[in-house]
Amino acid sequence: TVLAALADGVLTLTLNRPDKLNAFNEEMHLALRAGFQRAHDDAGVRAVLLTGAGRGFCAGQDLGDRDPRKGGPAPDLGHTLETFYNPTLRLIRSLEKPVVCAVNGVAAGAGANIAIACDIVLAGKSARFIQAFARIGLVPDAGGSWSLARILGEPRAKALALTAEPLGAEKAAEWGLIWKAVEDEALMDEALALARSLAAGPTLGLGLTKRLIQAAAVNSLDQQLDQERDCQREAGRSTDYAEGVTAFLEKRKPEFRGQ
Ligand code: LHQ
Repeated sequence: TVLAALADGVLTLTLNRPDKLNAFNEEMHLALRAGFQRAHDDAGVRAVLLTGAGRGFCAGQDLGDRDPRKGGPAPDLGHTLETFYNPTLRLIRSLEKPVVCAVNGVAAGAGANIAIACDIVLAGKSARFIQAFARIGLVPDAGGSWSLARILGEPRAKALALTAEPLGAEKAAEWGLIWKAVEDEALMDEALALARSLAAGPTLGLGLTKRLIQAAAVNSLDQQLDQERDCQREAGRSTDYAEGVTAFLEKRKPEFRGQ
């Protein structure tokens, strides 16, 4: 349900239930989480590229899995979030390596919010982001209520979440929800080139950069200045920093090793 391939330091994770627009069943949840866990554990992984197979990126939770017509007690969706979605969201945010997302088609519900949780999001121009939850009586999850409010501010976050109106890729880029909307045919080439160049970068410094930018959401300026000091101290001890400066002085391209 998730294809994983490591090449040139990039771990490409492809959601792979195309006939269901890559909606999440339990198996796909576990496979995606295992992919991000591998990215944490394997020093050979220096960037992750997340995308979807077929015409969609991800349609959120597989609604066929919880057919109310089948009867039985109401499902505990809080348990579903705690068991399946939240660990993956935490892994993406805590992974100190860049995560690029190539949104190749519709991203709905939790699928949209997992995309938004990634570090650099590219989308094909035909892709749409849909906060589909309101259509079925649910609330935004997979971090969406947090990220939409922070990134877009309340007016746009509320309108998207309350109406479930699709947001096109170009508008999403204009609003700063994603990095770029690109021609559909160019998406995978661009996303892969970006992921490769990040994977060839100073991984430790990039990881600390990700940590700092995320910390800004909760820190005061004083706390942030302290944290920058600590991270810069750590970055300054890395071999990649020495290589970066040496390469600059020698007027050549640096060869970073991710240490
Ligand atoms: C699907 C799905 C799908 C199953 C397309 N499930 N089959 C929820 C509950 C539990 C715990 C906590 O978290 C959550 C979080 C959530 O993610 S809630 C939101 C769940 N997602 C949705 O409500 C989106 C449902 N899908 C749609 O609205 C449409 O499919 C979109 C707008 C994504 C795409 O529309 P179209 O491009 O017109 O494609 P389609 O609707 O024809 O879908 C293609 C096939 O994929 C179709 O199957 P079929 O056998 O008829 O060809 C759909 O049934 C299937 N599919 N989404 N979530």
